[in-house]
Amino acid sequence: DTRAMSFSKRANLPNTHPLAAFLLHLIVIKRTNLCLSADVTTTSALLNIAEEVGDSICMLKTHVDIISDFGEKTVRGLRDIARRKRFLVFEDRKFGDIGSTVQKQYTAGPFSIVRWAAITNAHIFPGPAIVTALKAAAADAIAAFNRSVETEISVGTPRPSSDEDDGSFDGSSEGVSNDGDTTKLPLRKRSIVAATTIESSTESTTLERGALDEATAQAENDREKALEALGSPPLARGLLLLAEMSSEGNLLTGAYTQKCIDIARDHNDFVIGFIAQHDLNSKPGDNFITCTPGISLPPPGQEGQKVSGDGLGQQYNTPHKAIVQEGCDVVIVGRGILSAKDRAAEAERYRREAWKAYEERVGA
Ligand code: 5IU
Repeated sequence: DTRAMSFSKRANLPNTHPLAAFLLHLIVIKRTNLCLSADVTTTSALLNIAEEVGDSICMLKTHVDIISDFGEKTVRGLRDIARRKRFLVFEDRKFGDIGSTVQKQYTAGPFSIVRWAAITNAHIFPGPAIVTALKAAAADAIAAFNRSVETEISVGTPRPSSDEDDGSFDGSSEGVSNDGDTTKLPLRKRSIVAATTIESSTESTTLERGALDEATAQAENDREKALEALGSPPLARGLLLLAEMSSEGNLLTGAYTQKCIDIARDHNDFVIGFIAQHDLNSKPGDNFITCTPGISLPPPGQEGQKVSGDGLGQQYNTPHKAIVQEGCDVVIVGRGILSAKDRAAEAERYRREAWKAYEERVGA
C-alpha cells in the first residue's frame, strides 16, 4: 500500500522509473511535495517566481503557450534556476491528439517541449497510442542527443557540461565555448545509460541506490551534502496521465479514470503518475505519483475559512484533505502562491502544510 509508505521506500521499489525515483528522493531531501503552477505570461515573470520559490518546491509547472516572449532565454533561464534550486520542470501541455500529431507537438515547433521539460502530461481520450507515441518521441530525442554528444566528444569538442547536467538538452549544436576539457567522458556514458532506461526502466538507478539511500538518510542533517549525492536528474522523460480534474462538472470520472489507470500500468516505463484528485494506486506493484491541482489554503489568520473556487469552475481542497484523506502525493498550487504579497513566504507555508500532511499520512 503506497499510501502508508514513505517516499524513500517508494523510490526504491522495483520498476520505479528513474525519473520518478529521482523526484521521490528529491522530495525527501528538500522536504517538499509542493509543485508551483507558474501561470505567468512573460519570461521575466516566470524566472522571477522560479527564483523566489525554487527552494520550497520539488517541481515547477509551466504553461509555455501563455508566455508571450517564450524563447531561448526562457529555456536557459529556467534550466539554470532549476539546476541551482533543484526542482524538475513539468510542462502542463495536456496533449490530446493522434500519435503522429502529438509527436510533433512534443518535439518541434517553437516550444520543443521534450528538450527542456522532464515531465509533461496527456489526456487519454485519443486512446493508448498517445502514450506510445510520446514515449517513442522521447526515446528518439534522447538517442539523437546522445549521438550528438558522442560525435562531439569523438571530434574533441564536448558540449558544455551545463547542457547535460540537469537532464535537459538542446538537440542542436550551438557551439557554446567551453573549457576544452575532453576528459568529461563520463557524461557520455551516463547519457547512454539514461537513454536505455527510457526503454527498459530501472537499471541505471540501481547502480547508485546505495549512495541515494545514504543521501536521503543524511538529508536530515546535511541537506546540501544530500543534494550533492543525489546528483543531476537522469536524462529521461516522464509522463503524467490526466485521470481526474479539479474543475466543476468535468467528465474525467468512473470508467474513464479506470481506463487511464489501465493504460498507465501498461506503460509504467514512461508513465510516472497521474494528475488526479485522489490516489489511484490499487494493485500490488502500482507506484504512480499522484499530482493534485485545485489546492489552496485560507489566508494566514483565517484558518477556519474555506476557499471553495475561483468563479470559473475551479474547485479547491486544502493540502491536508488532498494528502491525508485522498492520498495525493504532490500538491500543485498556482494563485494561492502567485497572488500573495510575499510569495516566497507563502510558498514556504504551503510547503510546510503539505509536508506535515505527508508525515501524518505515513506516520512519520
Ligand atoms: N489544473 C487544474 N485542475 C486540473 C488540471 C489542471 O487546476 O484538473 I488537469 C491546472 C490549471 C492551473 C493550475 O494551471 O493547475 C491550478 O492553478 P490555481 O492553483 O491558480 O487554481
